[in-house]
Amino acid sequence: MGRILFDLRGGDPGLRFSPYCWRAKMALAHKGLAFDTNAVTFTEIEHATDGFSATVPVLHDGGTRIRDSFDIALYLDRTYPERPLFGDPAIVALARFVENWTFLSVNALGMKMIVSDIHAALDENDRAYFRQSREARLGRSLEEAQLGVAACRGDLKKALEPARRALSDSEWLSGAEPRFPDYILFGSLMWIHTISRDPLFAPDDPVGHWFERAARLYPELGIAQSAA
Ligand SMILES: N[C@@H](CCC(=O)N[C@@H](CS)C(=O)NCC(=O)O)C(=O)O
Repeated sequence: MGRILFDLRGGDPGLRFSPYCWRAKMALAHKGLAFDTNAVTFTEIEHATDGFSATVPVLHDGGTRIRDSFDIALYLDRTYPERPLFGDPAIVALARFVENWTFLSVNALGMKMIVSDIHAALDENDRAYFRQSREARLGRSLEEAQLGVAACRGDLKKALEPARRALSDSEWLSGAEPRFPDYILFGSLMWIHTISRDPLFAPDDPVGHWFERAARLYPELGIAQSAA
């Protein structure tokens, strides 16, 4: 039956910006598991997954279906224990902390940086849905909500200070080897990077160096040339 990851795409079928899908793709590549990608637009998700999920990523692994990037990572560790993404229940709990921290700090800032640019990059059929759902969530128009990458770069630098300090002690957020906590933060930064292409980091920022290291980990994902 094979292994298929349902990914999100923009108007350009090659534009893959979902932070959660990047987490899942990094997790699959970390395990060394080959997979095919089925890229859908926002408004195609429910139909493409036969009503199984309102969000992507969704993983079909043989006869098993899993939704949610964190649940996909847990499933992969249970099913393919080699090359752990967590390896220990304590790391699962810490990864939940990283997931929540990233959501509240980086993802919230990311919206201010790129939300209107995401809208412009979407397939035409997605634009009305995205505008309506995100404006309801943000309480303002996309154009008012987006301040831009340059205006928010200082805030992003500040928000990433915990990661910067952690990376002064070890090469990866997870220690000597990258694990799922690294992929959580990486996915969110890929989201901003893929849409904006403006530099996110000063050249001497250790978080930028970590981001480039992560981008080069799995050449099969085709990230390195676009993220470096
Ligand atoms: N907690 C979920 C969040 C997934 C999620 O929100 N995905 C977005 C794409 S980045 C989505 O599919 N949104 C559907 C929509 O807004 O209609 C995960 O980690 O997978």
